[in-house]
Parts: sequence; C-alpha cells; structure tokens
Amino acid sequence: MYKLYYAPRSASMGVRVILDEIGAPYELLETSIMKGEQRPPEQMKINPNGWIPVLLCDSGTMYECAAITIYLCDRHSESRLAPMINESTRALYLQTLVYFSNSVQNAFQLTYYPDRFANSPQRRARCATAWQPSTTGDLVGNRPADRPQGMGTG
Ligand SMILES: N[C@@H](CCC(=O)N[C@@H](CS)C(=O)NCC(=O)O)C(=O)O
Repeated sequence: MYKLYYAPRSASMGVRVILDEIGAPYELLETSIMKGEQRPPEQMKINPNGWIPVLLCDSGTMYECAAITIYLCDRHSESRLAPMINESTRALYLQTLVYFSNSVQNAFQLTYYPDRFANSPQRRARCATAWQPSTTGDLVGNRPADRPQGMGTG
C-alpha cells in the first residue's frame, strides 16, 4: 500500500492522479503547503525541505515529482501511463517531466514564497512577478515539430 503526503492544489495532486490511474491502494496523509503551518515531523524526516509530494511504499520513501512519476509509471508499466524505455516518445516524456519539475516548480517557489529568496519588499515583489507562465506554455505546448504523435496533443 502506498502512502502519500498530500495537500489540495499542490504538486502532490499529480501523484494522486497516477495512483488512481494505476488502481493501486493508497492512503493520503494530510499535510500543508501554507507558510507558517507545521508539516508532520515524519514528512520532514523524509524531505527536510518540507515540500510535497512525498511517497512511502514497501521499498522505502521518496520525494520529487519527476522521480516519483517515473518510478510509479515504470513499476506499473501494465497501466501504460508512460512510454516504455525503448519507445521513441520516451525522450520527450522525460524532457517534459524534468523541465516542469526543474524549472516550472522553481518558478512557482519564487512566486509563492518570495520571502525565501529576497529580504526587502522591493526584491520580494520582483521575485513574485519574475515568472511568466506564457513562456512555459510556448516552450512546452506550442512546438508541434518536437511533438511526437500522441504526446501533448490534448
Ligand atoms: N522539486 C519539488 C518541488 C515540490 C514543491 O514545490 N511542492 C510544493 C507544493 S506544489 C510545496 O510542497 N510547497 C510547500 C513549501 O515550499 O513549503 C518536486 O518536484 O517535487
């Protein structure tokens, strides 16, 4: 049985969707992403950053959206949620996944938690507006030439 540290409107929702699609039994462990609210000590032991998702399973614990996504999709490959290792769409799948968790998630951190990155109100305001979502849309969604059939067409 999987256990997932989870909060609504957070990156942990993506992992929940994958667990639903796989049909694996899981339990949601309530936590928070709000500034100033305590995270459960057990969650902090696994990921001292205080970020979710954090997954617990029979083989151990892990965090980072991209890593968890790859792990679950590979482990439950019969669900056909991701391209297999030798499929041509695997490269774009990995690229998009890592781009989101490496760049977009960091931009979210800047936008939602500017106090972590800047100590004056002016600098915090600059952080909070530094990321332009449309740039990400252009990079990920609007490059049909890079989009193998069946990916990113929805
Ligand atoms: N690189 C991490 C980032 C995860 C992340 O930023 N999670 C947010 C929710 S969307 C969070 O836990 N925020 C709470 C905090 O930063 O204190 C990942 O991809 O899993």
